[in-house]
Amino acid sequence: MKKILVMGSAGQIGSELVLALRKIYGENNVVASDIRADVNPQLKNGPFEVLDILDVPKITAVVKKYEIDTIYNLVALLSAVGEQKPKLSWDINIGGLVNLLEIAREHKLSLFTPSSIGAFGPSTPKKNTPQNTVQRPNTIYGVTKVSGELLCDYYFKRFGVDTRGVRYPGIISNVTLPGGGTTDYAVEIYYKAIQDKRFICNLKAGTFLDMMYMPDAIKAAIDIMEADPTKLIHRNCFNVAAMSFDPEMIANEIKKHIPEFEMKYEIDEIRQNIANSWPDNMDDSAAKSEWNWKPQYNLASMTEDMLKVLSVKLQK
Ligand code: VAH
Repeated sequence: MKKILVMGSAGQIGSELVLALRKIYGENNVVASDIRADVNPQLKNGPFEVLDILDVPKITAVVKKYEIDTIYNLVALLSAVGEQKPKLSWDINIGGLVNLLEIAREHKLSLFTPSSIGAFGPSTPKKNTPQNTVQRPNTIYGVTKVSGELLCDYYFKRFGVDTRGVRYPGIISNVTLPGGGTTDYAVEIYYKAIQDKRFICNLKAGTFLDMMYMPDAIKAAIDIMEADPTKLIHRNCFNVAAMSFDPEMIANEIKKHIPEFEMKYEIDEIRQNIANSWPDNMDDSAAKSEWNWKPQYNLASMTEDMLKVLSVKLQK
């Protein structure tokens, strides 16, 4: 049975990935970890370690203690916050990744590190963005994601490290709020729709972005790590897509459930400039053909589930 370490377990993806992995591989075979000790108590239903991705000796000790054979790396400063802290973004997103690649090389581990639509830039084709295309991002987040893809490819080709990854769209979830992303509006809108029946959107109408519901994002992370490695051509950077929408579309979908919902706009220029540099929608045919990627949720089914779960969570 796999022995898995999840780095960044308290984050938006990590917090749900740990629970999903424990259901499949067993509670005691999935070690959750985060730089913070004050995490969701659910993460402590199985092994939990306080880990800083820059602390190589401590990570190595945890790998040995639990006989880890697979690491999921969900540690990253996201796009908008990265523009305020570019040096820290590089140190954590790349310095941390290099640490994990070296540990994976030395201890013969498999390593999942997600990339993102943020790995594309203004010169990338925006519609049906190809698997192989121009990648000249103009955010430090995007620079770290492109660099991460190349580093993971290098460690696979040069040292045989089993590195794998997907390019995630904006991810929408109802458990842990995202922190500092450009696509955060697509999560916040659901909370505000229930709490206030109104929302101030910080991206313009007509700003189309690839988005994905968390259950599909979790499935992608698990399925690629279970995939037949001999079939993986684009091993570290598979485009994975589920839906593409702009603020008007998600607002109209919410109105089908909350007719009195209203949305106004106050544009966040930093996030708008970042969103303008990203694709409208990606071509994910490589993931479909190489490891049978297939999303389950679209905007309608995600909205129905988000509002149902949040109505209970927010007691409305
Ligand atoms: C961000 N949610 O907005 C993240 C994600 C594709 C977007 O990487 O930075």
